[in-house]
Amino acid sequence: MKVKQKTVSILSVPFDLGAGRKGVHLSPNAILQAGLEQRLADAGVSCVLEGEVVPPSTGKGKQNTADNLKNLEEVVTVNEKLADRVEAVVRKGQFPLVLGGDHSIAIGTLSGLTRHYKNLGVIWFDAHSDLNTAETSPSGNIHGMSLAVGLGMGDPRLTKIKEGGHPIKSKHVVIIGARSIDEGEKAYINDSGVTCFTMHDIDQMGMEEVIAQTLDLLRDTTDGIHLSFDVDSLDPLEAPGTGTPVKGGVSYREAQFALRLLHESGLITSAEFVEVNPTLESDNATAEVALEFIASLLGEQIL
Ligand code: EXY
Ligand code: MN
Ligand code: MN
Ligand code: MN
Repeated sequence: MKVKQKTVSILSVPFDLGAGRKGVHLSPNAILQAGLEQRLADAGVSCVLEGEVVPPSTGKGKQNTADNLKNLEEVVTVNEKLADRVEAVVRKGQFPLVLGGDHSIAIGTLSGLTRHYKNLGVIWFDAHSDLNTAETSPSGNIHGMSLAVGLGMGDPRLTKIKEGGHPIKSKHVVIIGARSIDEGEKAYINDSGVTCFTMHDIDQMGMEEVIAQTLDLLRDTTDGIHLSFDVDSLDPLEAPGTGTPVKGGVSYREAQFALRLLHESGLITSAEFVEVNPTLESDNATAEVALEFIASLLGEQIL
């Protein structure tokens, strides 16, 4: 079912406490100041600024808790707020475009979306699989656990945010670009129905085939498809401004080609772009990469 072009509603989530490094809270403004709204308008995409999901004040500065869930309270608070905001955008019949912020905000996005979508598909573009729980995480950073929470796994203080929505089925989740997967995550991926196209798969199959197989998996089995795009899926040479870079990533051209193919499918019903960290580079290059990719996903044409 082709999704007719909806008004894009941009939600900014300047939150970085799910990550190990500070700085990604600057990303929404960096992308907007790089000219996102004008680019979308020039591409004929109707968009509105839905505003900011204000993160909790981080007065506590509490780092790791005994249960290996850093800044748990702040992560829960911001994601409860984000879930309500995303749900409201969907209810208005608009396209939620969430600007992170670290990838822990996917907990809120997925929670809000699944209050509407009964069989949500998820395309997770990432160097990582973000399938850790407090038991398996090597860092305690919740941005490495967000897809696990979206699938209903992990600490109940996190999974309760998702409870108000329909479950996401592992067979409706496709990870693309993974090349740094922890042991606990590997076990889950091998035992579950999650599809994971690693960088080796992309090299072997080519991005066009990866996207074709992804859409074949999701086209007739889901009632919406969410794209969760972590800029660290890109090779660090193409997107250096990110906090957990991993060599040997997706090229700029492969990623943009994938996003154009997703646009052409007409099947993507929401998106988020996360993990741009402007403090890690002297210019705004990675925020500008995210802007280009958002424009490609939403239909900007070359000719
Ligand atoms: N797998 C590692 C961890 O769980 O700590 C690294 C996770 C990085 C997460 C970034 C958002 O993709
Ligand atoms: Mn991620
Ligand atoms: Mn990542
Ligand atoms: Mn088009």
